[in-house]
Amino acid sequence: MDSWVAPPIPDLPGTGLPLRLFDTATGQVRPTAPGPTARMYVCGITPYDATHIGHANTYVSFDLINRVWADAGHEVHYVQNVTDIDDPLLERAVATGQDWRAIADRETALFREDMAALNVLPPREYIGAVESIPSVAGYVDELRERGDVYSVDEDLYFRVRNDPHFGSVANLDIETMLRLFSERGGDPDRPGKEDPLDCLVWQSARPDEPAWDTPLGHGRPGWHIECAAIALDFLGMTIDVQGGGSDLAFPHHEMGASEAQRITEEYPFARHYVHSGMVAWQGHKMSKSRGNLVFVSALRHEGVDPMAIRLALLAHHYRSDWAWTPHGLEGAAERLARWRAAVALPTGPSAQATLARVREVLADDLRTPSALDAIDAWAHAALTAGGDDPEAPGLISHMTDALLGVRL
Ligand code: 5CA
Ligand code: ZN
Repeated sequence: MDSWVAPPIPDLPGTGLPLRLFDTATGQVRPTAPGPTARMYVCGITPYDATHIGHANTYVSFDLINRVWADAGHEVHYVQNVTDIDDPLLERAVATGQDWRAIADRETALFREDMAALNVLPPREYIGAVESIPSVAGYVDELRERGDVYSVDEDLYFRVRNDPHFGSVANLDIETMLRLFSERGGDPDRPGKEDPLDCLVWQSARPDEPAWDTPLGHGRPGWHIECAAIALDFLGMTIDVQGGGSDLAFPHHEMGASEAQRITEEYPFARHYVHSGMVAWQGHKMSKSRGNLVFVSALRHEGVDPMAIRLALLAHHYRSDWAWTPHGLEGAAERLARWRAAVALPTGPSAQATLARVREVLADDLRTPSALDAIDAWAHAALTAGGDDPEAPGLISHMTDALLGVRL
């Protein structure tokens, strides 16, 4: 699949600090320790509806990781998927009388536009589930040969307990695992399963549903194995960051890690499991299934500057859950205008200490609210007391673009 066009990243003097990130598996903020090339897989959208603010928050969060690593001198190999075949997409197609492929193509195109508008760096590989079906089938076959897969009717299930590390991503008790599995696409009560938590890796063709011919038969992949397969194909084992919103920690990232660990007989799948918080609207988590959505494209069409949207997101730490408000967006637009006015001045107060402070707080688990405070302080000083450094406005403007993705 085509990714979107990479925006330029301004050069900054010096280098950034090594990035420390909260890891869900260990429950701690730990240093990331990538080699020269940092490897990151972030779960992409299921394209049955347009990009909402919750999605934008997630992809902007991981974009910061990309930018902070690049500033610290790493190449970043970033891979993202598109779940372009799954139950919600087929349900939407039936409900609207449209072809599922047309919905997926249209919403994926809109997502690319929204990401480019929000100045999100594109993944090097942007991979659809449909184009990955031969690869997924190959991995399921390997699992089957090793005794990690069994059939229920014509469908294939992964024996999660064959991975001795199963449970170590989200660290949940069994009741919570069962509840979340059932809420998030799993089928704990299906008769014939050996363990209620075993997850579907291959679903045989159902009447009136799309299906593909593979050595496993006529059908389509389960959800978790799709991401495990794409990550293994393009990044290999033991990636630096597996990422997504916090609703993906269990079961999606737990199952995907166990599948990859059984396929490769290596551990761990990822050094960090990183999860961004959930954005709510009208009292509930913004979700396509509930329909309480604020679309990025709708705001853009109303004339909202995408950089104001981005700043409204960055005002919250990426791990916190928060509620979208029009007031928050107004505050972000005002901040953007202040910053723009300050960098438009011919001179300003020295910006070196601000750059150092922004690098410091971003490297410490992406503390964006503190980064915005530091830039606010510089802008306030520039607009009130002024300064005589002719380099400073340009440096601030390059920094907010390179590190925060906010183009002034
Ligand atoms: N295609 C799968 C991942 S393989 C999927 O979860 N797609 S999604 O379209 O439902 O979500 C895409 C990303 O947005 C996920 O990382 C999800 O955690 C995140 N997300 C969804 N809703 C919200 C929300 N309200 N706030 C923050 N992030 C959200
Ligand atoms: Zn995924």
